Parts: sequence; structure tokens; C-alpha cells
Amino acid sequence: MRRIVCIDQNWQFLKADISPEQAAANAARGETVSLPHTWNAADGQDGGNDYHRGNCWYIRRLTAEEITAETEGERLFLEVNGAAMSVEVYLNGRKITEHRGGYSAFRADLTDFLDRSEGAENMLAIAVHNEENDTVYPQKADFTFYGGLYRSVNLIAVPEAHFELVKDGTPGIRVTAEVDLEKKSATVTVESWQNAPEVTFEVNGETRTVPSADGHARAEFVIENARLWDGIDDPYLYTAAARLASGDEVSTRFGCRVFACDPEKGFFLNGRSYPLRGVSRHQDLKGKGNALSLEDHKKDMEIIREIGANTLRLAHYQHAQEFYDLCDENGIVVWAEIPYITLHMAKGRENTLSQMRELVTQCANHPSIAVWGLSNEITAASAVNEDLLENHRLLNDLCHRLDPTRLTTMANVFMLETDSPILTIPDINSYNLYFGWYLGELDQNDEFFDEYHAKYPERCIGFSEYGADANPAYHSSHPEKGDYTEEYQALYHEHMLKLIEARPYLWATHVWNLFDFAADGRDEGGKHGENQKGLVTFDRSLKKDAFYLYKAAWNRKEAFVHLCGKRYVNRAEEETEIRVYSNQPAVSLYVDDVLTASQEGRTVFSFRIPLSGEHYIRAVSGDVQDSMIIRKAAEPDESYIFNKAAAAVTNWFDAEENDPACFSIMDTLGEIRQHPQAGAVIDAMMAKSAAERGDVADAVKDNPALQRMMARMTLMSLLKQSGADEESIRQLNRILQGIKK
Ligand code: GCB
Repeated sequence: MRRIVCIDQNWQFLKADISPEQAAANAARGETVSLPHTWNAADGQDGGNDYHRGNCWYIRRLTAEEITAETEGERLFLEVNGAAMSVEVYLNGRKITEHRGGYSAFRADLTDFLDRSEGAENMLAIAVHNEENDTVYPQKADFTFYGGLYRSVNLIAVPEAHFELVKDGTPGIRVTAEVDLEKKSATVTVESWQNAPEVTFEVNGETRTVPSADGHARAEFVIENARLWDGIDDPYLYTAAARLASGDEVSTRFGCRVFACDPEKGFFLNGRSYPLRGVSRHQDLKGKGNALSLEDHKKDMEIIREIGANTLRLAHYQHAQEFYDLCDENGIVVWAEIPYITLHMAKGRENTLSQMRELVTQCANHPSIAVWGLSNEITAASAVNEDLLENHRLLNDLCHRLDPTRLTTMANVFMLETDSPILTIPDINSYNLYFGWYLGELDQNDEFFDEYHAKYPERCIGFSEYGADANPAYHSSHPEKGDYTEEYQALYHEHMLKLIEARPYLWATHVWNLFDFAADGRDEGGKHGENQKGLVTFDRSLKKDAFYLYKAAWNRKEAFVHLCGKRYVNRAEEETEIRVYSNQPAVSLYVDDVLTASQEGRTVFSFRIPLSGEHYIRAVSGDVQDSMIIRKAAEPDESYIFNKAAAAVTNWFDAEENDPACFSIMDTLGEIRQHPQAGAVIDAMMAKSAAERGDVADAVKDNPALQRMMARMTLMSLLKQSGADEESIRQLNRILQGIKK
């Protein structure tokens, strides 16, 4: 028998970089906390890039009840499901183990370190740290690296003969189901690792006892007429179990399914075309950080089901087992990855390999997982050199060796040239593109994929990230890139949805991101410390209009109509647009209870109505409807504008006399740069902003693809997004107006 005792309660937390001895001596002075816990729930979400990154201690007295052996020879293991980012574990002052990497589970055998004598104290002390270093990923990325013991901690008591618990945090059992779609059967291979001479496996009511050689046992089962794990329609799960004569037992759920990927036709599930269309998710919640409860995970999954996604990219690291379980149960096809991100570190290779070994070992039984992601935007702040290539080859080979059944991929940054040798390493490719948000225009996304697909028709290509920030407080009838309005985000995604629907060869597409999330280094769009590309706000309380666009396109089960612009109440215009997203074929619009228009269409419906005062708007389709109030305003509502300076600039620029023979802020960077004097003005300005906002500027420097892109942007569009104030923009324009073209 295996006993699992959750020890999430009664920890003493010390936010101090002290020695193990000092920690033990000061335990009583700690704050009593329960797990999951992060020390960055507040300071990691409020901006300023100043959250506590350092060493902290979690100390807990193990009670006699928790550690007393019930049978002779019983061993007691510690299981830590997530401790960010690096950990050293001590029991009674002796170091038991250490772990590098904040997202995978690890276990350690405590038995020989326990003092089981009457009245003895057994103090477990875990040093957890998230300080900056050059060996453990992630170190540079657009999210908060929360520190803490942020998933459950358990004690696991097992008989002397037991399944392996320590090596790479293995579940001890591994199931591989190979499906023959023609014969409708599945060959299920079950393996286990143990210190016992034989193992009894059970699959689908059939049992088989086999010998164990060198600690490894294996048996094959055939399931005739296998019920498939068939995506969101029917994610059927089987269970496999392994038992030892000692009574130890492990089990896992598994699914019978076939994934395939075609460069021309995209993704296939169980032999049928199954385009993967969905979103990305961070494990992050307002006020809680990464310390999520099972309820929080379930709530996220409900929202994922509501939008109708059939795939998730679980970025940028290993997520909680509970969440992969939810994906299994809900038929969501998953991209799982390690936090090998942004910056390749010369001393980080071993850590990428250990994090990948753990990810694959701990997650391989989940039928939902389709691909292993090797890295994310790794060339954003690193050159493609031999060390980086070698690191990727090793990761790729490791994945294939540990799991011959799944494909590998990586998410590439838009400025990586498509002929880069790195693209030949993983099985299938993917790009993160932000044209129409950070840089460039929306159409450049379409152009990119068309060119790539034409140039590399034999490669599978996916769209691993795209998105635009929106603060639901901001609104406009003339949405523009960089204005952070809910309307621009919606317009951006309308474009992207069309792009995607017209390109079935894209094996997967993932909106970045389903939820706003913490990036303590950010300060933009009216919020501190948040990336607002979410379709849903950080606290999950508000679904932005763009959420309903995807719901209209993907959710086939729940009929609905959604009126856009509910928060855009005061409108200073004679006539206004009413946009409706719906998965129904026709929508009727009522203004002040009078039927104004009916429209047939798909997903997006648009109406124009005159404004005279306060109006009650209702959109109706069959049994479903939505309503809102809007108002004619005399003046534009200032509270809807994020960058008031930029809005003002456009006004005065139009009004003022600008000499077209001289440079101005409306010229492109390419034009300005060609002139030595005007170019120098720009360079000085960029150097200043580089000093202020390191990350973005770093990436631009010395990058030809990015430079080309920037050359096409007007200086004004760059300034708008930078949040520069009106006076500095005016001054810059005055300087440029003094330089003849
Ligand atoms: C990316 C990164 C992601 C960022 C995102 C953004 O390409 O992979 O981690 O959060 O861009 O919003 O800039």
C-alpha cells in the first residue's frame, strides 16, 4: 500500500538569505503559510521590475503521525510538485537533495535522514530561490519569475519494494498506445520501473504478470475496437495500473489516438483533418501569481471550453499535472515546453536538458500532449551560433529518445531569417509574429506565411503566437495600432482569424494570450506590470470583445450573440458602428426596441446607426440576445484615450504648417536614416529609449530583419507606442523640420 500525505499546511516562511542553521534556529519567527505559496504575489504584479528575487526558506515540523512507518521496511519520500526556481532540501540540518528548475516535480528519499525515536523533532527546511543566475532557465523573458513553493508538497510512504520515485520525478509507469485506425485496435505498451522481481499490469480489465529485469518491466496489451481519445468531441480515457507483490501500486490514465502533421493539409487527429485552433496560457492569476488552486485551474479550463479552443500552448514551462489532466479530460491538444527562452546561456545547456528530461518523463502519459517545444524566441537576444544549434540538436534528440511517438517544435521570433539552420532541427516549425502590433502592418503576417509556405512547401509551419494588448478602459471609433483600445484588439484579431481560416496548412495557431498576465517589467497601456494581450483580464472577471470573436468562430455548441463596445458608452459622433460577434447565421439589431436591420453572415456582423441621445441597443438571433446602452456625447470622452499626447499630436500636426521639403515625424525611419543629420537625431532618441526600456531596444540593435521592418514605420507610429509625451514629440518634430531633405 502506498500512503500519500499532503503537507501543504503549517509551513513557516522566512524571507531571508540565511544559512540552514540560522533558518532552523529562526523557524519560529517565520510567517505561517500554507501551500501553494509565492512570495511575489504582490510585488511580481505591480510593475517596476523590482520584485524580490532571492533566497527564502520554508520550514515545517513533520509530525510523528506523518513519519511513523506502518510496516517494516517502509520508506518515506518527499514529493515537491513545483518550487521556483532552485531548491535545496534539508532534514534535521542535513542536505537531502537539490533541484534546479521551477516548474517540474522532484522527489527525495527521506527515510535514512529521519529520526523516528520517541519525541524526536524532524525539521524539514527547504531553501527556495529565484535570484538571477546564468545556469537555470528562465532568466530573460516577458513574465514574472515568481519564487515560492507554489504547488503541493506530499509525503509518500511506500513498501521496501516499490516503484521508482526519484529519477526525473517519474510517475513510475509509462504507457504508449499505438492505434491501427483500419483495424480499430490499439496496441498498448505499459512499462514500469521498480526494485521488485515482477510486476502485474492491468489494462482494460486484462491483467498480466511479467518479470522485471534491471529494474524495468514491460508488457503489451491489445485493445480491440478501441474507443479513441478524439479531441473535444470525445476525449475518452483508459486507465493502466501496475502492482507489486509488496502492495505498492501506480496507475495512470491514457488515451488511444493518432496525431499527424502534413505540410499542406495541417494537423490530423485519428486520421481526419483537425486544424489546431486555440490559445496560449500562463499559470498566473491576479493576486495569486503562480500559486494556483485546483479550482483556479478548473475555472481556466471552463473559459477555454467556452471559447471553443481545441488546442492550448502551455507557455513557457511545464504546467501543473492537474492542468494536463484537465486537458486530457477535455480533449484539448497541447503544446508542452521548457523555459529555454529569449537568451541562450553558455552555461545553461545542462539545465535545458534536465528540464526537458523531467517534462517528458513526468508528462508523457498525457494523451493531450502532441508536441514538445524545444525553445521560445531563443534567437531574440542571442546569435545563432554553433553552441545554440548544438543545444537544440541535443534537446531534439533527447525528446526523440525519451519519446519516439511525439513531434518536436520550437517557437521562433519573427526576425529569425527563414533560411536559418535552426529551422531544420525540430520536426515541425512555428513562428511568433506580431506584425500589426509591435511593428509593421497586419498584412505582413499574411505575406510572411505565404512566402514561407511557397519557399518551404515540404515543411510544416504553425503560428505559435500573435496578439495585441488591450486595456478594456480604452475605446475608439478609429482604432489604431498602439492605442491599447479594446476595438483595435478586436480588429487585429478579425484580421488574424481571416488569415488563419484562409491557410489550412497552418498546423496550429495559438492566440497570445487567453489571459492577461504579470510581466513586472512592463509599464504600458495604462497598467503597471501586466501584459494585456489577454482576451480575458488577469482576474478573469472581464472578457474583452475579441474573446467573443473566437467564441463565434470556434464554439459550435452554445448559440450566442455578443454586442461589441459595451464599455464604449459615450460616443462623440453622429453615426456609430455596432459590431456583433455571433456563431449564428443571422442577427437582427433593435435600437430603442425598434427593429433597425437584419443581416445574414458569419462570425462578424456590422451595422451603422445614427446617434441622437441615449440608446438601448439589442442584438437578437433566434432565442439568444445581447443588449447595451450607448450615448451621444458632445465631446470625446478623454477617459477612453490611453495616449492623450499621441492623440493631441495628430491634431496639431494636421493643423500646423509643416514644410514637406524638410523632415518630420510623419516620415519613415528608413527615409530619415538615409540622411546623416536626421539619422543622428533618431539614433540619439533610440539610444535614450534603449537605456529606459532595455529589452525591446536590445532586440532591435544589429538585427537586419528587424531593421528592415522598422525602416517601413513612420517615426510617429513608433512614438505613439513608446508613450512619449506631447512636448517631446513637438520638439523632435521642430528639430526635424530644421533639416532639409
Ligand atoms: C513573445 C514571447 C512572449 C511575450 C510576447 C509579447 O514573443 O514569446 O513570452 O509575452 O511575445 O507579448 O510580447
